[in-house]
Parts: sequence; C-alpha cells; structure tokens
Amino acid sequence: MKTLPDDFIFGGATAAYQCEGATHEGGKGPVAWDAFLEKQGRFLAEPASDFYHKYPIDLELCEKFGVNGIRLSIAWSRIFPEGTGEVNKEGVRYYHEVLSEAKKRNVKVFVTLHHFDTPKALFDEGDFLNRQTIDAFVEYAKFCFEEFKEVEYWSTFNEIYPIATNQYLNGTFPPGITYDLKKVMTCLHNMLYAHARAVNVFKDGGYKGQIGVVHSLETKYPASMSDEDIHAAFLDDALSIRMLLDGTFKGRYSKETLSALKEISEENGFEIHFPEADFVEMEKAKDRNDYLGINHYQSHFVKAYHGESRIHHNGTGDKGTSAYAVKGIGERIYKEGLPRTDWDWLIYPKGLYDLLIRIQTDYPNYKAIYITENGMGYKDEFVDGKIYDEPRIDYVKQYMEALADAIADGVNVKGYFLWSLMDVFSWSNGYNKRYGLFYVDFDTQKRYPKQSAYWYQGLARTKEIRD
Ligand code: BGP
Repeated sequence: MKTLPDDFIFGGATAAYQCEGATHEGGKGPVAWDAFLEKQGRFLAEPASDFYHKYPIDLELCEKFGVNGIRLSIAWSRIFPEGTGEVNKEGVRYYHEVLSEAKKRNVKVFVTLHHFDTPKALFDEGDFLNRQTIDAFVEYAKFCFEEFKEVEYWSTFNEIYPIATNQYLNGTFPPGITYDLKKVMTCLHNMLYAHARAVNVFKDGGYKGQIGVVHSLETKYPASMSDEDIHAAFLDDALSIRMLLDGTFKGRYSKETLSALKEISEENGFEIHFPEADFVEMEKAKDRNDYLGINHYQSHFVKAYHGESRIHHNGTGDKGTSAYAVKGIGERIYKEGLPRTDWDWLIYPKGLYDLLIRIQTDYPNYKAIYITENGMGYKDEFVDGKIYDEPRIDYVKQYMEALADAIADGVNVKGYFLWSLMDVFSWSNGYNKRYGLFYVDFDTQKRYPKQSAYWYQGLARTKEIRD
C-alpha cells in the first residue's frame, strides 16, 4: 500500500466567487461574471454555497474531518470595489474573520489573490490585455500583503491558461470572445509578468510567508507516434504548459516555446512580440517562487489538425459532446479504452506522475509543489441523507497513488487540495457538476458529508492510500 508523508497537507479547495455568494453584500463591487451569468440565464453565483455566512460551519467540518488545509481566494472587488482607489473596510474585516476562524480550527490557509474575478471596472477596460490592470493588480497585492499579515501562503493567480483560453479562445468566460489566439498569448504573457511583479514586491518588501502561483497543467501526449501528431502535441504543450513554466521559472521563454508561438501565430495570421523590459522583472522573480501550485484534472491526446478552429464545451455532463480542435495547434481526441467523466475529462493519473517528473527535470529551481486542485465532477445523488460517491473516491485514490510515486521518485510535493471542499458553483457548468467532500443542499444550505469525506478523513489520519 502506498503512503504519503507525515507532514503532508490534506486540504480542500474553494474560490471566492464559487462559494461565497453574497455577490452584492458587504460593499462588494461588481465583476464581469454577474452580468454575464444573468444574460445567459442558466444559473447565477448566488447564493452559491453561502460561504460568506457559513464559513464557520465549513471550517468546523474541516477540523472534524482532518482536512488540515483550505485554499480560498480573496475577492478583489470586496477589497477594492472599483479595482483601485477606495478600500471597502467591510471586505477587509470579513477576510480577517475568516482567517482567524481557520486559525482557531488549525486549518492552514492558502490565499489566492485572483481567481477569475477581476473587478468589473478594470475588466471593462480590457482586463489583463490592458497593462493598467497589471499595475492595479500589483497595488491590490501589495495592499493585501500589508494588511493580511496572518497569511502564510499567498498565490498570485489561479490558472492563467484557462483564463486566457476561456475568455478569448472558447468564449465560455466573459467577455465570451472566440478564436483570438493573439489575445490568448498577450493575456498569458501579461499575467506572467504581473505575477513576477507581485512576487518581487513581496520579496523586496520582506513580508513573512510564502508566495507562489497556481497553474493549470494538463499533460499533453501525441495521439499517435506519427511526426505530425508528435508535433501537434508539442505545440499544444508549448502554449498551455511550457510557456507558463518557462515564464515562471526561467524568467523568459525558451527557444522551443518561442518557435511554437511563432508557428501558431503565423498559421493564425498575426505576429506576437513581448516587451523586452518585462523579462527583467520576470528574471528577477524566477528563483523567488516559494512553491508552485498545480491544478491537474486530466490529460489530453493531441492529433494534427489543419482546419478552422472548432470547440464545443460540454457544460451539461452529456458524455461525448465536447470537441476541441484549434487551427495551427491540434485536435484533442478521446482515446479508446481510457475512462473519462461525464464532462469528457480524461481520467489518466499517469499524466500527473509524468508532469511532476518533468518539472523536477526541466525546472530544477522549483522549491516545493502543492497540488492545489484535483478532483472529480460528478452528478451526486442524495439518497436518504447519504451520498455514495465511489467513482470520486476511486478517481482521487488513483491520483494520490500517482502522487505518492512521484514523491518516492524525489519530487517535493508537500500537500494536496481536493477540489472542492464543499459543493460549489461551477463557472460554465452550474450546480449539477458537483465536486465537494461535503454535499451542499443549495436550497437549505445544509452540508452533508459524502462517502468521500469519510474516505479522505481516513487518509488524512493514516496517510495510507487504501480502497
Ligand atoms: C478549475 C478552477 C476551479 C474549478 C475547477 C473545476 O479550473 O480553478 O475554479 O471550477 O476547475 O472546473 P469546472 O467547475 O469547470 O468543472
């Protein structure tokens, strides 16, 4: 049986907009999501899991079930309703209260500064495509470092690759733009640069605690051993993984990354240049990341593709309805015989192992890794107050084993945060795609431990990965 280290963090992950609710309460300013969801009319982020009011209950559950870490994010627009300028004292007080409650419950807190929720005032001016947003973000980060001295672990951004692609490639996030790869690359670079600036402010300011970034890293494999497919996987990997890790740990993009970006941009009829001065800041930050947070749910098999971009997002859980082919990059295909979730997310734990070994080999200046998200979206059934979510347990167990193997092979992984602590609202899938250890009845806001919560409790206690 495989085991995990004694001092390992067994955490649960959340994000402000997905769990807090209270979108117009406590002086919070608007975010682009509010109007975007209202217009779509499928679901709202209100009341979500009402973490805004129920956080003492959720933190008590953490303590009770041995969940010794929580990932949460500060909603930027609770602190600065307009993104810059006047501070909302009520928002500041709220997060102090949450942090102190977590301390009381012996739960370590990992705080993300930005989890998909740029304040509307800045978003409307171009979000991170507009370099003024970078300055505003750095100011907001600095304010938080000064104010929330009790935070031990900071993370600048959650998942810049999904931000860039969901906003500008597949359009599932506001502003809902599709197939604009120039915007994707610009957004990625600007956010990597913003991360570096925030890290440098943190380190130059001598603040206590650790700082890192959370990247979504999903391993890419060629669909076949043909040269064409191998090249397609290389291109997909370059944009979704290599660019991020190069930017974070090398302070500039490697030759391979740049050649892939050039090829993708040429095929799509644009040129891309990044301001040389940005790399000075990025190089200064490259060895100052205390940890890397990895969100990892799935891997992709990629096939050469030369047609027009064609993406269909499976946001309903009807298996087999997703499609993902991008001009100049490749097509992500289903691989015969490999299991996938109802939302077509491939279950392939080896992808996590391979990713961790690759980071250890290619980016040896990483200091520590936390798996900041992993988990399985599932349409949980509530039967007589009980939720039997064996498929989720099976999923998490397999990924934990891959993790244990990577640790045994020398990768410094120090913790794992299951997405999600309790059921939350899912950005482009609503409320029936549940991930939580704790089932939330969204009408009554009552919490019920799922079978997986008991399983996780046993794991956290024994560190042994059992069935
Ligand atoms: C990650 C996000 C989370 C969460 C998770 C599950 O990309 O960081 O916020 O939502 O994915 O994704 P989804 O809700 O789309 O199934």
